[in-house]
Amino acid sequence: MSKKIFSGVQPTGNLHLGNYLGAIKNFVDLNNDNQNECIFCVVDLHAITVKQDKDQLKNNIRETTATFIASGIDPSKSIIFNQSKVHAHAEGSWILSCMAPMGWLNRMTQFKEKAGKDKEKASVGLYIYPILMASDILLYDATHVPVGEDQKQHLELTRDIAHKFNKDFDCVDFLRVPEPLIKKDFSRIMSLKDGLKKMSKSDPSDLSRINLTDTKDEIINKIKKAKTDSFSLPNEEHKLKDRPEAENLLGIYSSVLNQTLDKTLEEFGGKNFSDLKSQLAEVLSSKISPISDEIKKLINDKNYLDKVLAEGANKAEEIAGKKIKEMKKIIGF
Ligand code: AQP
Repeated sequence: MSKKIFSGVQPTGNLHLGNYLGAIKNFVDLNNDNQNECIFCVVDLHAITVKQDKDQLKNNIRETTATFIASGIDPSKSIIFNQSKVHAHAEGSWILSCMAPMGWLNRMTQFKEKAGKDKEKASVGLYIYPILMASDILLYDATHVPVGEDQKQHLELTRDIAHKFNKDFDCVDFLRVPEPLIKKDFSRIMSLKDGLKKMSKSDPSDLSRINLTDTKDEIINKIKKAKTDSFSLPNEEHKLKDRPEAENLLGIYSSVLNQTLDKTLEEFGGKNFSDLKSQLAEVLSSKISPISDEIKKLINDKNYLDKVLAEGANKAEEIAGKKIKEMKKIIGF
C-alpha cells in the first residue's frame, strides 16, 4: 500500500545518534520505497519554542537539511522544506488550538520534562508545541508518521484532534487520522552517561551523545567513556532488567547493524563491556563517518541547500495551502 509520510526534526543543533536511529534512518527507508510519498520538514517554528540565536538557527536549518540528504534522503524523491516557509502550519495550529481542550495538553509529559520546575517561565509555544505538530501532520493528509518513541504521546494527541475536528464540524474523514510508525525495538536511544535519560541535543554534556558530525576519534573516545556497570554482559534479554547502560549499548549495536538483540546477546554474552565497546566504536564509526563527511561537504554548499529548501517549500505550499483553504471554508471563514 502506498503511504503518505510526514515527519520533522527540529533545527536545534547537535543532531545525534538517537535522532538517527529513532527517526532519520526510518525516513531513509521510507524514501527508498518508490510507493511512498514522503515529506520531511525542518521544523524551525518548533525550534523557537525555546530561545534560539538568530545566526545559529540559520546554520542549524541548513545543517539539518544537509543531515537529511547526507543520511540518504533524496530531495528529488521526497519533499524537504523548512516549516516557517509555509504559512499554513501556523494558521492551522491556531485553528486547532481553538478546538483542543487544555485538559488534553495538560497531560503531555514532554512539556513537563522540558519546562522542568520553572513551568511559569516556559513559553506558551512550548506548551502548545503538540498542536503545531498536529497541524504539520494533518495539513498533508499524512497516513503514517515515523518518529521516535518519545513522540508517541504527541501523535496520539494529533489523532484525537483530527477526530474532534471532524466531529465538531460534521466533516467525516476531512482530517485524516494518521498512524504512528515507531520501530518496535530500540526506538528510544539513551544517554551514554545515564542509561535512564534520553539521548538529547540539549544535554549539556557532549559525552552523553554521539553527534552525527563526530569524527572517528570522537566516537571512539565517547564510547570508551560511556557509563557501564560492574558485571559481565548477559546472554539473555530478561537479564538486562535493571541494567539500563548495558541494554542501551547492546541496543545501539543491534540497531546500527539491523540485527536482533538476541543475536547481539549471543555474540557478547559472558564477555566484558570492553569487548562490546571496541566493536561498537568500530560499527558506529563505519556507519556515522560517511554521513559526517557528507554533512561537512554539503554544509559548505549553501546555495544548493537553500535551493532544496525553496523547491521543497513550493511543493509543500501547494499541498498545505489547498488544505488550509478547505479547512477555513469548513469552519465558516
Ligand atoms: N534519544 C532518542 N531516541 C530515539 N529517537 C529520538 N528522537 C529524538 N531523540 C531520540 C527522535 O528524533 C526525531 C527528531 O527529534 P526533534 O529534534 O524534533 O526533537 P526532540 O525529540 O526534542 O530531540 P532531542 O534531541 O531530545 O532535543 P532536545 O534536547 O532539544 O529536547 C523525533 O522523531 C524524535 O522522536
